[in-house]
Amino acid sequence: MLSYSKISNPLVKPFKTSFGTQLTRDAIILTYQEGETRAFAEAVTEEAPLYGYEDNFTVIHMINSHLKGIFSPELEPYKFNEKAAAYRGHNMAKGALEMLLWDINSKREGKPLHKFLGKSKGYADVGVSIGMSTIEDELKTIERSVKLGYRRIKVKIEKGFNIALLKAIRDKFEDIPISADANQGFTRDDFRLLKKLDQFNLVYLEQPLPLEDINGHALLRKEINTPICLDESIESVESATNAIEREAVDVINIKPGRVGGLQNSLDIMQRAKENDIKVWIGGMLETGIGRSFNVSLASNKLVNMPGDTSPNFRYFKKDITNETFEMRDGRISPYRGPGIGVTLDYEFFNGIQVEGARLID
Ligand code: OSB
Ligand code: MG
Repeated sequence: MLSYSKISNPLVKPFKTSFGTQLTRDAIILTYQEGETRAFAEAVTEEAPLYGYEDNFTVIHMINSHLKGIFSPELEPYKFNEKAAAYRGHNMAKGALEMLLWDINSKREGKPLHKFLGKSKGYADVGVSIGMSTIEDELKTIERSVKLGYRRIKVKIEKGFNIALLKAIRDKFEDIPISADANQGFTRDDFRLLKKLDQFNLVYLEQPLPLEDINGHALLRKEINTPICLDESIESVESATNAIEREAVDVINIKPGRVGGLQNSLDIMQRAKENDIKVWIGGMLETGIGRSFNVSLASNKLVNMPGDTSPNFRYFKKDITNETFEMRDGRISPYRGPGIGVTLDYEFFNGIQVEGARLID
């Protein structure tokens, strides 16, 4: 039986980016149940298409109207991808089902997902992504984050909120690894402004231009010294290849939910390695379900930069999983049990469910 639930869990603090402010995590959770086996997955979409074109409604529509017809728990993830390729786009919907298959397959084999995915380091290096706030408040958050051991601090920037913020941060924290994520908030007319970011010695500048503008990122990359990281632009293995061939990218933020799942993520990681492009695993404020997939992938040996896979407490007072991730020395370990290794706290989960239905009997 395959079902979906939509839950709404308040964030401990509003998360502000150049495209909007999130107050809650409104997540689509897929549940597969057969006999003793229970498997889960989470779509990375939100209520509105602000980050990418998909949203919670299109994910449910794609699965219910199209993808469930090709889904079978017997499929290996790559086989599902072959079938799903008939439908254009919608990689966040496909990714949710593909990840569900990874959980089902690894549970069937009795192996933890991080080992099922290939060579695992057994831990993920962790960075933190800090939403926009006042400069004063962000400095306090950064100070706390450095003390907690995060291995990279990422701040959100937009037009009119970048130079003063980064200057204040660098004045106080001279050498910590800092990156800046613009979430597509700039255009090709802003190259002179973006050039000013070079003085802050950022690890990278993430997604400065609209996601469609791969060429724009290639042009910007020639104008500035700060490495360019792509997030939203990389929607698939093909768009990753495109960006690499056009020399538009130094670093790729891989979110498995955005690129159609874990197999595509692994393929992108392999391609990146062959081209000396660095990779890290991003996040979308996931619940403990999506987080477990991200942490498992981030533990892979092909991942070579700290990702946005913070411990659950940074996002929620209480999460929907019984197990939570703890960070030690800036690292988080994946769970040892079969599959994603985390289970749902059904009482809490049911209490914050806002909608749900059975998709396949
Ligand atoms: O661009 O990486 C992003 C959150 C929501 C949407 C887009 C992004 C983010 C984050 C948060 O930066 C990452 C996380 O901690 O989950
Ligand atoms: Mg980003």
